[in-house]
Amino acid sequence: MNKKRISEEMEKILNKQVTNEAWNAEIYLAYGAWADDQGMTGLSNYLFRHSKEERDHMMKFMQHIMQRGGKVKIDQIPKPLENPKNLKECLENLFEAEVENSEAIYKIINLALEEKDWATWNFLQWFVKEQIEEENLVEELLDRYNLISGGGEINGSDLYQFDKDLSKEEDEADIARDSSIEKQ
Ligand code: OFO
Repeated sequence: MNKKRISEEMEKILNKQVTNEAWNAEIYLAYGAWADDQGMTGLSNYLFRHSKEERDHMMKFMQHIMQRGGKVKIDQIPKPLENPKNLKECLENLFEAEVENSEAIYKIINLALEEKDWATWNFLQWFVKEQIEEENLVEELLDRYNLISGGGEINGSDLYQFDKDLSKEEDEADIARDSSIEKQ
């Protein structure tokens, strides 16, 4: 008896998204390490925390594939982005990565709609909301940066304050130590 309730194409694209989420987790990890090296411990902690969220997203996609009788295929994760040259570039790259990930998710939603795979369609609604929040989160940081810098680069006490403010943001995770999926 075949218990698989997702199409081959859906299984493939969902597995691709598992890798996408893992790649996003790697980007946040890499940038977190870069930020720490630059002395921005507030930003570093913020990015490490976020890396864990991306890993949780990866697990959610894996769970969905398994729950629908599909097979999870863990693939190679592409290299994370190169280190940014400054904080502005760091935030811009993160914003672009989030938008790119939203687009990948919208593609899966389109397929779910085409295939009338309502279980997957429903599963993805959580991600639509999550991506809106994540894009906004980075966008707000970019806006804050631009406000302080007035178009240039920030450094000195402004940079110190920017980083310090980030360290006050609520800490949801202990620097990527907990690899389990958060209870909803
Ligand atoms: Fe997985 O949410 Fe960001 O990318």
